[in-house]
Amino acid sequence: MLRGLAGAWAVLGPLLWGCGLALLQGGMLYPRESRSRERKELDGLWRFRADFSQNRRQGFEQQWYRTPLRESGPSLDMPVPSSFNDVGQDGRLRSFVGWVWYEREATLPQRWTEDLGTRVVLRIGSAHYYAIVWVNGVHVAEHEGGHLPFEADISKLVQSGPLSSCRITIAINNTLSPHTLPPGTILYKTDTSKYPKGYFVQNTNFDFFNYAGLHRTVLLYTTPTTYIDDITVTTDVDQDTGLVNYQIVVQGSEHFQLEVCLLDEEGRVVAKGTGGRGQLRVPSAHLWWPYLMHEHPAYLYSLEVKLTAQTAAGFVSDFYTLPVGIRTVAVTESQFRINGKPFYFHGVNKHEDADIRGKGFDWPLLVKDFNLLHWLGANAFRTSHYPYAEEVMQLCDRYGIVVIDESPGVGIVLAQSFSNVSLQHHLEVMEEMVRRDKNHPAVVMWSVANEPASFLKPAGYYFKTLIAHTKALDPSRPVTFVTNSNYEADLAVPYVDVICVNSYYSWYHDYGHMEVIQLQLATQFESWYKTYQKPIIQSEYGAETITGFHEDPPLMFSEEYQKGLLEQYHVVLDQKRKEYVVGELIWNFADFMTDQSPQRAIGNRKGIFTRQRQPKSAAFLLRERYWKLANETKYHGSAVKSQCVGNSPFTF
Ligand code: GCB
Repeated sequence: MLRGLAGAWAVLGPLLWGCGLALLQGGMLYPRESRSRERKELDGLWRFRADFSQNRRQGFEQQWYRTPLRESGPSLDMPVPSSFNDVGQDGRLRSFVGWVWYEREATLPQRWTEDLGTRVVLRIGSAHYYAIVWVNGVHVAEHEGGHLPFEADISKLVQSGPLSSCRITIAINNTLSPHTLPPGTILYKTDTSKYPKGYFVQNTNFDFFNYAGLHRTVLLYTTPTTYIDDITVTTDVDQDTGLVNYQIVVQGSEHFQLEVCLLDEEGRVVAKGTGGRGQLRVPSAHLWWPYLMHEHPAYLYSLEVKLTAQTAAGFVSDFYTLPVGIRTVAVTESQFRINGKPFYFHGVNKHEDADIRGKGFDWPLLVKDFNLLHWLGANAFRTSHYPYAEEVMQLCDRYGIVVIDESPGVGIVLAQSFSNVSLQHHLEVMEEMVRRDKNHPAVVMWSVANEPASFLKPAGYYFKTLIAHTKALDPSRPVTFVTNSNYEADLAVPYVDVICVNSYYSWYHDYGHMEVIQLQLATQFESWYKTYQKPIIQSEYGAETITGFHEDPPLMFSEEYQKGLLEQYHVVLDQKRKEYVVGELIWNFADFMTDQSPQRAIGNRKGIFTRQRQPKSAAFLLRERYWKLANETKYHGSAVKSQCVGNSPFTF
């Protein structure tokens, strides 16, 4: 990684300095418990108040963070994690745009407040979209972006005197602008014959509901004051030896020692090292394989890092254990390779979305979704259209599900959204995303955006810079974005490693005419390939389908039409996957909520499962196809074991 970063600066230094961007400060390791670290989750009921004042700024004018929120006026109970939109009966809250306020008291263990050698950190997994955080009325953090974590070191505040609890206040604003990711616009309607004074709406160019709130866990965790701040691991394979390159960043002291130890799944030490940077060699390494490619897929080693530091108070130790999968990823003119073998993505696009909780993290839903992915025989998904919760990525590592990790760069279509202000923010978001997800073996490719107006003139410079920056941050993974532009007009595809194309033949174009799909799809693939000679993924295709609607001969919105459309796509995919098409991802795994519009019958219904995760007919069709594809993926001469083709969940 060091080499990567050095390389990054060599290539991009002048460019980045030019637009005033510094690489992010500090790491963002997932907060794991260890012998030196504790964590305390703050999930549950928080106090909540939406600021319905005309300018939405009453909370700041009256400084609601200074005293308990209930003293400011009427407040509600609000579950965390959850979106706030769908839990109540108040229609105004469902579509609220502006500042909302969350608050809760946390009781701290005595040692945390008295031991000055303990560092106490407040971590917010996701606050959509802009967040300001106070602890006991003192401002501790601000963050832009709804899908990535941020932290504040609150040690000084909680260790400044006798204290057994602290009050955490978080103000969150879901307003989107042309420079946010995703972008949006506020439109004031000034015709007083039609709208009341001050009336406005928020418009977006993306097709999912702009749920807001505290969507993931909020927690406190501790480390010693000298601590392991970041770990970066990249892996390679030399014959049958696995190579694990590591780089560790320590904060708090310059006088420390680092020991690293790599353990196999049985807990046996297979390699050891010392110092902040090095390479571990693992003879006869077990590689990390996607779950349908190997009898023992998703093999994870554990990298145990031990820091020993000399401080004024004596020696302190910090321990952190990182799961490590040894694997390689490579792209050729016509293949996507994992561990040197061609990999075909047969999977889904998802959303973080469900009834009531909106985008709130939910373990039962997550496990259900993974069981459905297995039932389907899906080996991959794209995190359309934003980074998902860290726990999702961890399960992909453990189950061997391959991920295309996508940024919230969805709906970049306005000219202003290609400005330097937007670009700079997008570069920072990629830094946050790579920093968070760089160590997941399941992540095999970064997607910087979905369906931008990549035919607009500024798109060339914008995506050249963005993709180069992402590659410089992580030279070990290919980079893409997802296009729906015409192959002749697209100015950004020259910079990608894999071409990801969305198309909706016989849905948005020539609707009702499934007979044109084969010709149009073949033309699509051939045009892109002839122009670029890069592997192609059909990154979206699908049809709106209301479960229980049946029409034969098939009509749009019926289950039969969805199946029929998919079958037409599959004919061409089966031809082209023998050449250069390396994947197919259905739109969408499940129905999901969108803004209201005449095109949407309570959300987008292109799911092969309903929003409640029940299968439509197309799910059975895809299931048959995906398991067939899995069985074609011969590895080490043997087909995927037939017992996999049941309802069995992932096992270890
Ligand atoms: C797309 C978008 C996706 C939409 C989908 C649709 O191209 O990438 O966000 O939901 O089409 O159903 O219109």
